[in-house]
Amino acid sequence: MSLYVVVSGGSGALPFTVVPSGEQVASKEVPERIELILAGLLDGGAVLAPAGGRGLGRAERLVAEVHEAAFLDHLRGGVPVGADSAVDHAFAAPGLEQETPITRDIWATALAAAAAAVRAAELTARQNVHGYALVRPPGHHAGPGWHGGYCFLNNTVVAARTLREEGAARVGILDLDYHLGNGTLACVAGDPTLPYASVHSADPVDFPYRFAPAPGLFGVRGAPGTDGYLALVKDAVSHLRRETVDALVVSVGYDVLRGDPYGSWSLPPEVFGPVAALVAGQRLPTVFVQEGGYGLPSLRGAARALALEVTR
Ligand code: Q9C
Ligand code: ZN
Repeated sequence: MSLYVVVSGGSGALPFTVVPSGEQVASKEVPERIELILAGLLDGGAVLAPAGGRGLGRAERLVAEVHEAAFLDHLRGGVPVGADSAVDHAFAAPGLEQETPITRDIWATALAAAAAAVRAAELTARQNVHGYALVRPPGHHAGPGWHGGYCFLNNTVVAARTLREEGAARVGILDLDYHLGNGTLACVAGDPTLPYASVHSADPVDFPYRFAPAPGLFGVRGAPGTDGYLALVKDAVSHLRRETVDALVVSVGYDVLRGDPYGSWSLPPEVFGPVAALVAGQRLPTVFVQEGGYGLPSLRGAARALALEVTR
């Protein structure tokens, strides 16, 4: 099946992060990530999506359904006059981190990412293709009223809600980022139409550090081998199938790969081939949404492996 890629990646989204000492360090969530992943997706047979859609209107309405008004006002307001960025404690992930700053153009950049997620979902629902929202900033650590982990608006939940509006009764969210999508979990809590499953590091040194076990959460201690990892992805997919979903949104994080500066696993880029085969084999409308993945040398190969299987 065709894979249509919708790209959005402002250059000023997250120029730095803040380490616990308060010092600012260069962010690894950089625009080059998008260029490398796009090159890989196109190598693998994906196509850039045609322009169109209803612009930002639908995205603005959906982010207002997912997130609290005070938080959105805060993002819209950006930073104080005279500053390029601000570390704000009021809207940081509760008890977790202070390292994701608000930057001057965060609202425009984050809303454009959400709009790309909407567009990828619209194409998937209407044109019998799979969609890939290749966006930054990522979204799965953004909760109803807070940002964190380089995420501001939850693009994945926005894509899932778009698919639901387009006619899917239940949309499964399969989160394959190295980190648990604590924001996504909070956004879909209590909503039986948006079941969530995740394979992620449960090492207590990894963001979001500690999370109670629950059905659908496949936390890994230590580095899984390729076969063990694929078995867990299969379990996560099976969990969603038992919830009788009729569409999927996949939060794609290449930070599961060896060499990732925020990950500790040793999976090869090619693992995204069998992962994508498993997902595409479900024969459900599927939207991929970009989350993390910061090991620049592995991004192109991983995206190529994914696209080759999806477009097979
Ligand atoms: N000192 C995503 O992958 N911080 N976010 C790591 C290391 C949080 C990454 C801190 C990493 C979150 C979307
Ligand atoms: Zn991640």
